[in-house]
Amino acid sequence: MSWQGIIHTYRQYLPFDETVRVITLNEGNTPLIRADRLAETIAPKAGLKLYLKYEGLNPTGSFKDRGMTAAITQAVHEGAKTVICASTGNTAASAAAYAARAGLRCLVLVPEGKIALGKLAASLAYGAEVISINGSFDEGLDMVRDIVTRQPIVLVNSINPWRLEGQKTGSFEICDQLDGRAPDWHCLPVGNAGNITAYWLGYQQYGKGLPRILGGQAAGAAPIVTGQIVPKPETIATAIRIGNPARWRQALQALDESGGIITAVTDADILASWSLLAKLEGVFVEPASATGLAALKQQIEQGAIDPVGKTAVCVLTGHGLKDPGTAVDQAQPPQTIPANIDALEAYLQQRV
Ligand code: AN7
Repeated sequence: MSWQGIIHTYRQYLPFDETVRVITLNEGNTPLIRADRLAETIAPKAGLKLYLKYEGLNPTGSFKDRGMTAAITQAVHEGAKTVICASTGNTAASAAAYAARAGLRCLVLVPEGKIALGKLAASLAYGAEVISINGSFDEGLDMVRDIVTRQPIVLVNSINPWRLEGQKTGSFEICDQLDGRAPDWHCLPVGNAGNITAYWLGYQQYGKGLPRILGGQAAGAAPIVTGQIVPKPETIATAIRIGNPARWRQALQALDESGGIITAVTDADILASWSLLAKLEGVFVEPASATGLAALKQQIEQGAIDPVGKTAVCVLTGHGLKDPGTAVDQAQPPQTIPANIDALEAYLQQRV
């Protein structure tokens, strides 16, 4: 039978009432792609079995859809008419899409000028009310937490426990795709820390083994690494430009219980891994998505992770088309030539 989304597929692991009307865009079932060229580059001759969980192939182009199908399904079940979130962009687009499908009003607060173009475009197209705030994601999150105590509006940030319920299905899929076994290392970017929390819940619940978790934060937005709130987070990876993660404590717990590591990587490291993904494996992601790989590469280089014979999964959280601006900025502009065969021959000569 064809795939009908994560709630339908993993219903027995999700605490929904029997009577819920499921709001789905058939999210999930994303590919787990073996990446041998990349493995050989970051760990030569180590026999590292490296896999990419390409979450950018979800219906709105990010991993957020797994949690959002659950949060919106439950919100509808509870009679909500309006939902709200603060967002660096992907949560906004996902909330907007599922709210549209459910016929709900959707408000999204985004940090002005700091949201990638594809995320803004999608949120607007889905008909969300996009409110730009003259402040950070963290300030926006404080605002939405406050408003839902005053108004009959449902919060769909990952503070909402249903977001984690849906999101944890990513772990189930990875185990299923690895023939019923968890990987040795599970690598991912960490921003507000919903995803790391949910994956750990998922692995524990599924009972197919437990990986060690490797979290990557951008050096300019690394509160969990430094143990300090970052009042003015900065990184090219705007998705994870977050200075005070809501699920900070749970992230530390996941790291502790899994024998994991959290580390900071520079924007240059993130862009280097972003480029390797696209150029060695044909997988185009938004910059934040490369942070898990950048962390793995760094930890192997530093000798903190022994790659020999290991299985590692890097979760690629968002599609490259989310942030076309950064991709264009990083590239040489295309060369223009006259529209004739001689010019093409001349081009080829020059490039020998
Ligand atoms: C591509 O959309 O916080 O640690 O508001 O978009 O669960 O926050 C996005 C986060 C990683 C970090 N990769 O996940 C938002 C938002 C991408 C992201 C993260 C985000 P969390």
